[in-house]
Amino acid sequence: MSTETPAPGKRTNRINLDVSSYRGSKTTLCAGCGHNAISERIIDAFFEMGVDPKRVIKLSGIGCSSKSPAYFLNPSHGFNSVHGRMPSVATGAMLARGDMLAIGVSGDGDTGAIGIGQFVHLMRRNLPLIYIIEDNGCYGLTKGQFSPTADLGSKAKNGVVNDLPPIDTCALAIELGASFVARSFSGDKKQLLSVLKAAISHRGTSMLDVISPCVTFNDHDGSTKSYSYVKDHDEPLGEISFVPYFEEINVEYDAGSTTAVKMHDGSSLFLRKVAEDYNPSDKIAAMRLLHETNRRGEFATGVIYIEPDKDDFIDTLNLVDTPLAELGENKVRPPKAVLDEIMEGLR
Ligand SMILES: Cc1ncc(C[n+]2csc(CCOP(=O)(O)OP(=O)(O)O)c2C)c(N)n1
Ligand code: SF4
Ligand SMILES: [Mg+2]
Repeated sequence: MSTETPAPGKRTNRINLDVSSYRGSKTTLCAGCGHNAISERIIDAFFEMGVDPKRVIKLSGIGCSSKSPAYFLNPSHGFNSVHGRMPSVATGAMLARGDMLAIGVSGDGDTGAIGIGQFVHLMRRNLPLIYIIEDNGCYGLTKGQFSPTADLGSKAKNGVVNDLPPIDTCALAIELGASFVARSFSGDKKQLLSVLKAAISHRGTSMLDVISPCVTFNDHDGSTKSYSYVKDHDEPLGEISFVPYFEEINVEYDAGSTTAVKMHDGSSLFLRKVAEDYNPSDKIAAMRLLHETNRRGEFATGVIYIEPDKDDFIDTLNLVDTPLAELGENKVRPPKAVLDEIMEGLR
């Protein structure tokens, strides 16, 4: 697909592309699957932020969710990896091409079960990556078995009751060091778009747990990840306005009830607080919010935790500015004399 010439009369963004440059192939997921709505918001967010799709790396594991990078950003680079192994592929890609923007899509099974070991280390490294969990509480692709995010006591379509407590991926990510952690709902267009736009501006790991009902295996009475359950138990952190740095800042907000967060690239994220004293940069308050809403059977949605100035993994490794993939062989291969010296030191 060409990203050069916008169709006549089409709305274009700041890099003169129309939205067709951000679309992907036709979805093969079930009609009404929450994952499709998330792909739509990803398309909108990258278009509205004016990100060059050729500078984006799309990554995924295995699952219905992990198929979805095929349905957005066709001109971008893509790698559909192995079940639960997307974090290591993303780490390699970003160490080689730290000048790109990476977005990874995973599932609650891909992340919370087979991939939990890789997820844990990804979060503590703060790799620059937007990591989305399309969270339906089940293994959609393999016919609806419970995943580790299924709530205790929730019922599968075949009547089986889940008897294990869930992993809260947001709490885990905050605890381990992710610098941007949010929860949203595939059916909340406005909030999900704002959260995605803010994540695009953040440098470091942006972990987004997006509740995304599986209409085929997990959208019945008894499921806590169904459309009706989430609509009734969603506690939004309030209205979020995201203002990219290249747009005129012109939002109306009540100074007394809004927190402004300066993003790494100079843009601003405004959170309208529900609780008087909620502060998304306070780690302990963020954990308390997750525990308190969980105790009431509710989901806190919005940006739950943010630490905009934390060193990312590329800073921590003190890599050279030139992407490693562009360094010539003479720079990456030490001469024989240096290797001999290293070998001598190992005697
Ligand atoms: C190594 C390996 N083990 C098991 C599977 C089978 N498998 C494929 S997808 C999947 C779970 C997918 O669940 P999730 O990540 O929640 O994605 P969803 O389909 O729900 O979007 C499993 C167990 C596999 N493909 N590879
Ligand atoms: S089985 Fe569920 S998760 Fe998979 S495409 Fe269908 S609705 Fe979506
Ligand atoms: Mg799933």
